[in-house]
Amino acid sequence: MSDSEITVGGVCSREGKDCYVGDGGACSEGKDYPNECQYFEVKLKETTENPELKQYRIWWSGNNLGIQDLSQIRARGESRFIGVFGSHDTGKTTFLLIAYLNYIRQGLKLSYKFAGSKSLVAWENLSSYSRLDTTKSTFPPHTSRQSERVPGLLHLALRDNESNLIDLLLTDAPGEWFTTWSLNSDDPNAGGAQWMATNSDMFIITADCNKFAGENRGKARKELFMLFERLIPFTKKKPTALIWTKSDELVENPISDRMKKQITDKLLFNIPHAKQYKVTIENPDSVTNVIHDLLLENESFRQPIIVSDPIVSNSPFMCYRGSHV
Ligand SMILES: Nc1nc2c(ncn2[C@@H]2O[C@H](COP(=O)(O)OP(=O)(O)O)[C@@H](O)[C@H]2O)c(=O)[nH]1
Ligand SMILES: [Mg+2]
Repeated sequence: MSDSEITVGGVCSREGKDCYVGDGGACSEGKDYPNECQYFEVKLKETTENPELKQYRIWWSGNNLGIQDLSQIRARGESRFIGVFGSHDTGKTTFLLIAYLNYIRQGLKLSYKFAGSKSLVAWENLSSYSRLDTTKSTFPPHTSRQSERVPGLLHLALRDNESNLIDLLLTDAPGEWFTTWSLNSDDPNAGGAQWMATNSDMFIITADCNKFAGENRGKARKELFMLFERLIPFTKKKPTALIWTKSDELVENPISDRMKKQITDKLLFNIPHAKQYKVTIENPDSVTNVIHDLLLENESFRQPIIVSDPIVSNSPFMCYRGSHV
């Protein structure tokens, strides 16, 4: 092992397109050192005489993952993409945050166990709001409408009871995307919602209990119905959950039976296989249970691969079909 470390500075011609090596990320061509890559123009080369300074590049920064990072996650094994859909202020970000906190707090008690995350910084940024003062629980800030067409992706690695690793990717998108998308799927501001619907393996739709009991319940119902209709072609044969968020508020502000029936009937008509759950920040297991049910359902939706091995002859030797088959 050499005692010196070579530090290289320069410009990658693919920077910002599909490589983030200048941003501290790994080379998209998979090279250990940027100067080994054909797209990298070396501008500075320094040799440091200290072996302890040896640095390794990793492809994640800990912040929300982007579209480029998906291929890295997918390359390492089983991954599942959960799209969280719902209009502004219906509890989407809080749902994700409670899921993360419950996985890390409950340790080995849950049936799917926390096994790491490539977006720990993003999770911790969100959770700092609810951790600052436990007596006064505060909520994460509003997820602002970004111009990007891909939502910030949050990552959770889980292990099932047989220790299989599952990479979960969850979307934290601004509610305005879905409102725009429900009205017009061709709207330029609806690209992110369309991308999510196309790429999700499992769907979560948020229905805010507060809104269906309040003054603007008619507007909330209209928005939810439009979202159901827009999601019809995407949710076919995919596990889907309608979650009633902020269900702790139901004691003070109950939803009328008529309203509940209208929503249930509409859901049955548009997405018949969707299941309904009540979730609340007061019961973190209510959140992780939704994710566990979706994961189990996803297994049953997946078609087993049937391998047929035709019998060519009674002799096993004759079954050999060449190394390229
Ligand atoms: N009472 C109650 N309020 C909640 C709960 N979850 C979220 N909220 C409230 O809903 C607001 C919006 O939540 P947020 O997760 O930002 O919604 P988003 O816009 O859909 O991401 C928060 O500021 C909280 O005041 C819950 O379980 N119970
Ligand atoms: Mg949000």
